[in-house]
Order: sequence, then structure tokens, then C-alpha cells
Amino acid sequence: MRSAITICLVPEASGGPFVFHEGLAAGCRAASAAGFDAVEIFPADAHSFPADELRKLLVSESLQLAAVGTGAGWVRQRLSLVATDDGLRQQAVRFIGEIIDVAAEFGAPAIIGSMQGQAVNAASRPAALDRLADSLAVLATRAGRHGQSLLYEPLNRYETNLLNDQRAAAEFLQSRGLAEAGVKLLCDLFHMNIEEAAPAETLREVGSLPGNLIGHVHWADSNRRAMGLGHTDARAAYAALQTSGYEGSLAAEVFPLPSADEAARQTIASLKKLAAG
Ligand code: LER
Ligand code: MN
Repeated sequence: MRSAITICLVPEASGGPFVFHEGLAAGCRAASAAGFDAVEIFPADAHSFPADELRKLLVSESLQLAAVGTGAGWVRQRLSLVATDDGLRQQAVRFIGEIIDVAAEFGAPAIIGSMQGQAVNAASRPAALDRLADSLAVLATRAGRHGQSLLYEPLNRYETNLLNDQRAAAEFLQSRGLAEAGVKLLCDLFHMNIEEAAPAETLREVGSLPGNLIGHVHWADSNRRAMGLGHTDARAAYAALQTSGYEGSLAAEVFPLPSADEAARQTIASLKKLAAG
């Protein structure tokens, strides 16, 4: 499994659960110094994505790009894949599609987290899920043209009313033909701590489904601090991922607490300890 850490390039998301907020170069240098294999980037949009600078930094800092977030479309423009206004929904699909294209240049997938949006109320949830499925199908096709998967992230109930737990999301992806189209689950252990009865059990279960559905992991403790600073059973989660043959990234999407460097150091320490057995 590959270690990764988040770099946020969006000032409006400066209070968000990302470790580095001081620009791309500073983030890559700090990630490399802490010993990470890869970075996950949260850009403002595809047009401002610093592709040339990133290409150089990945070489000079010996890093890979693990994934690219799309949530700025929600944070800055309130775009969502389930918007009832079809024009807005198409704008959301376009926003993410463009990020899929730039991420693919680096061999990385895009993440659908906050951009999934929310149903207006319980009664409108089925229709919202239909819109989500239609949007994901279009985006999975676009990612597939680059040979990339698309990451769908179930969020906890305080952030969405669409799909909160991994099993429900897996069932959704399978029953709508989206798993087959290349949509994979992003398992965020912070959200899972809220929604799953036993996160490690769930990882084992969705990790054993046909098609290897786990595409990415946000490696966060129960309080959204670096792993080891909360009460998540990291060993059980790690063992479940090993059992399911997961070979992707464990990306620290956590608050920079007590400081960004300390969160980075703590994450690497937790991973080294687990890898050592
Ligand atoms: C995004 O990866 C995520 O986990 C959401 O909670 C949005 O912050
Ligand atoms: Mn996440």
C-alpha cells in the first residue's frame, strides 16, 4: 500500500481536513521530507490546476499523484451531481470531467465526494439517486477513456443523505452497472467511524466483492486527526485491507493538528508500525 497526504490549493477550504495549505511546492516538499510516496491534491478547478509545476515537483521530490479532489465545485460554486436544475447538474459534470482529464495525465483518478450533493428531502431521494447514477455513468466513461477508474466516496449523514455506508454504496454501484463501468469506492475511515458498526469488517466485506471495489482510502482517525490520534482500530483496518488485497493509497485526509508537519509525521509513524506487523 502506498502512503499519501493531502495538499489543498483552495483558500475557501482552508478550514477543511487537508494537511498542507501553503501551496503546491511547499506541500510536495513537506510530503517528501516526511517520507510519503504520493500526494492527493484538492484544486480550485481544472483550469487553475498547476500541471507543469506538479510535473516538475513529482520528479524532484520523488512523489506520485494519488488522486485529485473535485469538492471545490461544491465549496465555491455549489455545483452538485444531483442538482434538480439540469443546467447546474451539467455544469457539475463538466467541472468534474475536466478534472478527470488533468488527473489522468498523471495516472491519477478523480474523487467524487462533496460534489455528489444531497437530495432536497427524503421523498426526493430516489430521484436524486437516479441523477447521481446518470452523472457517474457519464463521468466513468470519461475516466475509462483514459484507462482510469472514478472514485465515489460515501459521506457521513451530516454531509449527505444519499449513501452513507460502504455496503449501500457498493450495492448502488453494482445494481446500476457503475461498478462494471469503473466506479470504485473511496473508503474514508473518518466517515466510516460514524456510519459503520465495525469499519474493519466492512472493509473486509466490500474488499471481497467481485471486481475489487475499494479504489482509494482516506486514512483518518475517528476525530479526523492523523491516524493514532483518535480511537480507530488502525491495525484492524490495515489488516482488513491487506486481506482484501488492496494495493492502492492510504491518503491522510486529516486536519493539520497539532500542526501539518506533526500530522504528517504521525501518519507515517502509524503506517510504518503497521507495515512492520
Ligand atoms: C472528501 O474527501 C470528504 O471526505 C468530505 O468529507 C468532504 O470534506
Ligand atoms: Mn474523504
